[in-house]
Amino acid sequence: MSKYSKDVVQMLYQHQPDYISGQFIAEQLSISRTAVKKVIDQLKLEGCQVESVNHKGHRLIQLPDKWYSGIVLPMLKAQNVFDHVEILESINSTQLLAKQKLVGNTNTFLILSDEQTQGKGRFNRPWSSSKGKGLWMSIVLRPDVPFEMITKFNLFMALGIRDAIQQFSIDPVTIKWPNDIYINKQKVCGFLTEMVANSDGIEAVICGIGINMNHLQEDFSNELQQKATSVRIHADEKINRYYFLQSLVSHIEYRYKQFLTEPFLTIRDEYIAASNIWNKTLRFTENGRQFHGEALDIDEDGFLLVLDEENNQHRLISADIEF
Ligand code: BTX
Repeated sequence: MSKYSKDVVQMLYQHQPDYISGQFIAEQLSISRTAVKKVIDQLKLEGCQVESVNHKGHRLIQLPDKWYSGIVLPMLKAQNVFDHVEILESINSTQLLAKQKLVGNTNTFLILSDEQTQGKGRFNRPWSSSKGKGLWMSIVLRPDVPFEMITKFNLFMALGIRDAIQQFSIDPVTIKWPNDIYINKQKVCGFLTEMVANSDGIEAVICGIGINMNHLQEDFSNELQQKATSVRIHADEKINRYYFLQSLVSHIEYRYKQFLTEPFLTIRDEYIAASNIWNKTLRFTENGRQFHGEALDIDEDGFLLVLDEENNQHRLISADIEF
């Protein structure tokens, strides 16, 4: 890839739907028009649909299903949440990489990848992260708070992620406490929060977010056919990955600021209203123990209150819930 392709993509994207002349691009980058043509030919080979017309210039019609740093970096720089952003074509897991990269520095950052070859859910379960279809990312933040606050962080993130998906979905988007986002009865997103802490408090939180963005139902494996859905399936058209990312990051930023300054009580009603676990019998798995019961409430600390079939009350900080 030419070192100028990032800048050329950025210019084409910003001028959409207008033409931009080769001369203008050449002047901006201080390169020759022939060099510009070479970069654009290369972008076309990569799958960018660019219309090139004599005396008018070049016009971006459509980008392939991949992240271009030339678009993501300026967009997220303006939002100013992360010290840096890393974009990859493929990685085993953005979460694993984030955990390696947070050591020995105090940076906040975001890692985004077109695909993950070994995406992980909770308890090391596999997270299917096929190329070009989803939004697979990990963010590292550095809240100066005691480590007990990690649960609260997860609750605020859930609302942020839900709200972002809701902006694009025609159908209601709900939270399945504590780590999943659903549309109707299918999972559209899984996320998890991990932390590095010492006796003084949290050094870093690492939040891994997997969102099925542009999958069609047939894109899911047999195992996920019934369980999974995507934002695209519940929208009128293909999701513009950049608008989606921008919305997600702003919702996360908003909820992160709220998390730092307000108690869970502030969002409790909103969280309860967005949750899909009420008025049904659920199967809970907590520390290897299974029971059936009904979720009653979420208390002011974010714990789930459950009444089991033998009328025992449980106060859960985390658990696996099955409908
Ligand atoms: P979880 O353990 O709650 O969910 C994992 C379960 O969800 C799997 O056992 C499977 O049944 C189902 N599943 C797997 N892939 C998908 C999918 N694409 N859509 C719907 N259901 C699926 C939830 O874990 C947390 C997932 C976090 C994933 C992100 S992606 C970026 C970051 N990197 C990484 O390796 N993990 C996180």
